[in-house]
Amino acid sequence: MEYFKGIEKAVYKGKDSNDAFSFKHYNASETIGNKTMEEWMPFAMSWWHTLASGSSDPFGSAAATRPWNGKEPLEASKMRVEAGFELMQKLGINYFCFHDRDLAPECKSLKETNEKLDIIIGLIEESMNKTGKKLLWATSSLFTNPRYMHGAATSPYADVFAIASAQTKKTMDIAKKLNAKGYVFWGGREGYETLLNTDMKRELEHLAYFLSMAVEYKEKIGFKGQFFIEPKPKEPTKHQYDFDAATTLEFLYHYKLDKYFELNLEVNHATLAGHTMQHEMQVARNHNKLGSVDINYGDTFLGWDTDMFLTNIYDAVFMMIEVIKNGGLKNGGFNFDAKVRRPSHTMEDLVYSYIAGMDTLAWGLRIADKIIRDGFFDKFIEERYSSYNSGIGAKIESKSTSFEELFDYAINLEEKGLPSGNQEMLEAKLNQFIYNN
Ligand code: XLS
Ligand code: NI
Ligand code: NI
Repeated sequence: MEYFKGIEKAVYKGKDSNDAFSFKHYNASETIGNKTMEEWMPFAMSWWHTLASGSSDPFGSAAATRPWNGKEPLEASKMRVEAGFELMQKLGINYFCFHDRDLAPECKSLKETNEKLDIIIGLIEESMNKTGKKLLWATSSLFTNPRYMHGAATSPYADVFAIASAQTKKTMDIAKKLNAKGYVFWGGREGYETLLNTDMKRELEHLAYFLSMAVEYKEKIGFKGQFFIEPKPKEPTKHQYDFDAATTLEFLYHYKLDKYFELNLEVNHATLAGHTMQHEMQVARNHNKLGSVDINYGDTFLGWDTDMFLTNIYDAVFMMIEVIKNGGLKNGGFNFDAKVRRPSHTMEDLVYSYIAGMDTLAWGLRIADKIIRDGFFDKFIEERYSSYNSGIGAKIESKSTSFEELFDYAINLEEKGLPSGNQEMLEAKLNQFIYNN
C-alpha cells in the first residue's frame, strides 16, 4: 500500500521553486567544501514523532490522520514500518532512530513484549536490506512505563533498576543486530522532583554503574556503534541529572566514562537549559565530544520541549559553523527529533515539515561554509586576542609568568583604553552573509 499517496520522491529544484514538495537548498550530491551535502548531513527520521505519537498532548488524544488509526496494535506497528521506509525513500533520508517502545506494543510481561518487538525488528531488517536505509541510533524508553515514575537507573527501587538494565540489554542486542551507528542514553526520568525524598549522590552512583555495565556489555557482544548521552535540563522531571553539555561532561569525567561516550545535543534542550545550541555545541567540540544532533527548535514563548521542525536560519547557520569546524559529525547525524504541530495532521504535513527542516539546514550549511571561507569573524576574534601573541601576553599564553612578575608589570602600567566589541557591526555583517547570498 502507498502511505504518502501521489507524492513523488522529493528532488532539488533550486531556491526559486514554488513546488512545496521539492528541495530549495538541499541538493544531496552537491559538494560544499570537502564533502557532499549528504555527507555533511546524515539525516535521520525519528520513529516516535513521525510514526508513533500521533500528536496526542496532555489535553487531548491523538489527532493525526494516519492509515493505521484504529488498527490492532501489532498490525499498526507493521504498517508504521512500511510507512516509515516509504517516507525515507521519498525524502532521500538515509537513516532512522527509534526507542524500543516506538516499534511494537508493550505487553503484560517483558517476555511477551520482546517477542512482539522481534517480529517488528525482523520486518525492519528486511526493509533495511531492500532499501539500504540504516539505523543511526537506537535507544530504550526508560520513561514511558509507569514503573519508571521515580526514575530508571536512578530509581530508589532495585527491581526497577534491574528491569531497566534488562530492557537496555535487549535494545543493545537489537542495535548490534541492525548494525546501528550509535546508541543514545537520554535520562528520561533520571532526575528528581524534590530533594526531600531523594539521595542524589546514591542515584548518581547508580546511574554511573548502569552506564559502565552498558560499556562492559557493548564490549562483550562486540557492538561497534558509538555511545551518546543526550543532555536535557528538565522535563519530565523538575531537575534532570544530565542537565547540559558541561554537567554531562563533568559526570563522565568524574566516573571515568568519558572515553566511551560522546554527546547527542538537541536544540530545544539547549534552550531549556538557558543556552544557545551553538554554546552547547562549542562546549562539546572543545572537549572533542560533539557526536550527534537532535535537530528541532523551541517556540520562544513556550517554556517546554516543543520539538518543532527547525525553520530558523540563524540557528541553522550557527550550528553548521560548529559542524564544519568539527570536521562533520563523525559518528552521528541529524536526527529530526521534531514533530508536526497538532493541527498539521495530514500525511502531507509530514513531508512538508521534513523538507522544511532539511532545507533550512542545507541553507545554513551553504552560508556557514561561506562565512568560514571568508574568515571575517575568525579574523576578528583572532585580532581581539592578539595582545596574547607578544610581550607579557605571550608569557601568559605560554603559562610562564607569575603573580610577582605581573605585579611589577602592572604597577607602572598606563592603561590606554580598550577597543570596542563591535557586536552590532558583527550582527549586521552576519545578516549580509545570510541575505546577500
Ligand atoms: C526528549 C528527548 C528524546 C530523546 C531520545 O526530550 O529528546 O526524544 O532524543 O530518548
Ligand atoms: Ni532528543
Ligand atoms: Ni527533546
